[in-house]
Amino acid sequence: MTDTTWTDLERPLPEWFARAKFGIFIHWGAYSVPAWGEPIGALGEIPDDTWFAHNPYAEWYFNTIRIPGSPAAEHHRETYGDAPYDDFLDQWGAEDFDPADWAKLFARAGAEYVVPTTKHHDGIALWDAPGTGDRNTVRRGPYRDLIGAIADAVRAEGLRFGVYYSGGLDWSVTDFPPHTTGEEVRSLRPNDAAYHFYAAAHVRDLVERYRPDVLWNDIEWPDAGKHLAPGGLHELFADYFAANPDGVVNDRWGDTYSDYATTEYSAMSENETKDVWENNRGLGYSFGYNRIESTDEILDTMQLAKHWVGVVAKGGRLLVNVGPTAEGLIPDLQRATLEGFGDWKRPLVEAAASVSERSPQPESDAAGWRREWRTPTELITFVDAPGEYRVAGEGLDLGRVRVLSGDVGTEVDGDDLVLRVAAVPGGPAAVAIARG
Ligand code: FUL
Repeated sequence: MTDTTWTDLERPLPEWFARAKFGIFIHWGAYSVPAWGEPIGALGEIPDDTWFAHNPYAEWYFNTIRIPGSPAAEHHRETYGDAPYDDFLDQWGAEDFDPADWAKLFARAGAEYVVPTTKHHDGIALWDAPGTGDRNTVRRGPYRDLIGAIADAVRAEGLRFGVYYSGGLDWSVTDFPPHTTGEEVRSLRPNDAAYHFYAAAHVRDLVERYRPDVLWNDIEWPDAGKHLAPGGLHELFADYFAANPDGVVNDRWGDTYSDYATTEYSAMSENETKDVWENNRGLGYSFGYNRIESTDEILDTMQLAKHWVGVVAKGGRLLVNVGPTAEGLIPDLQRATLEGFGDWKRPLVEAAASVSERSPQPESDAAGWRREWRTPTELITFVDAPGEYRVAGEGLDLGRVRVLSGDVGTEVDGDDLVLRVAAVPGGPAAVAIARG
């Protein structure tokens, strides 16, 4: 018998992660060559029986083209003559990849941490991962350790670095039929001990080489490794926390241990009531670059700003995704949104870092969109359109007001503060009022 339990891994949340409210996810892979998915809508809003055959996630291309009769299968036949998926690894040149330029953009966007995919469901590693043979970017395609390059560049900008790893799905290790339902994703995962050791060796290698501050696993961990005995996931976590006391792990390892919960678009939103959580989504409906997406799908600066404000108001943080092209460029639409967002967000960074609780919201009233944040010292109120608004002064010191964003005049009227908002450049207007 052993005294080991999952809860013995618990420790206070690292300070940097408690303060971090905005991160950048990067999905970059062989799937960025075809860069194709049907932009049918957001995860959480589309029923399963439509989702998989019309998958808007371009990084699922390898699966979607294997679903008979899917528009992606037809697109693949017409455009690439049904060529094997791995041809895309050789065509992935990354010739314009400039990690310092990416990192500067992420810093300007106000990101506190950056999490690239190191191995997505297609099983191709973005570093020289043990046991992957030539199915990695060092041996083929870009001929480069992309993870090391991104880690160094983002750290040079003072940002934290984490890694995404698909422990659950790996379409290269076993030959199974394409996933066409969520249930099949759960039940047709590789779960054997050999795959557990293969994946665990990858995660250990990532920790050793890059000492990431986040281990962001996806679609659970192989069942054979989800145990407390030596050689299992408990030991992997314990060794990781010993190697990096600042490290955090997300909640997608199955019923084991996590430092924080995740939600994806509007899916899994029940997790938004937990103490520590992170929402992730693409700037459009895909994570991997989707060449079909336009301004119809891709958030503009105001939309991203409102989404982020709403997430932070509920006590969460946002990991928003960038999907670079196969050449290594961040598409203009994504870049423009991030730049505008970062410029708008700058005066709010300190306040956001100190939000540590879920605020009761004035949201979705007849007057339109409004949100509030609470820090230990201030209430911050947000509105997204010009007009006149009232904030009830109870519990506040209306003599100590700071306009953080927008063209806003303020005036005390009885027990209320009146906001006269003339313009909301970039993102919502924000006014901070001292808690009294
Ligand atoms: C999902 C994956 O299936 C998506 O492709 C993406 O990586 C997202 C962050 O997690 O579960």
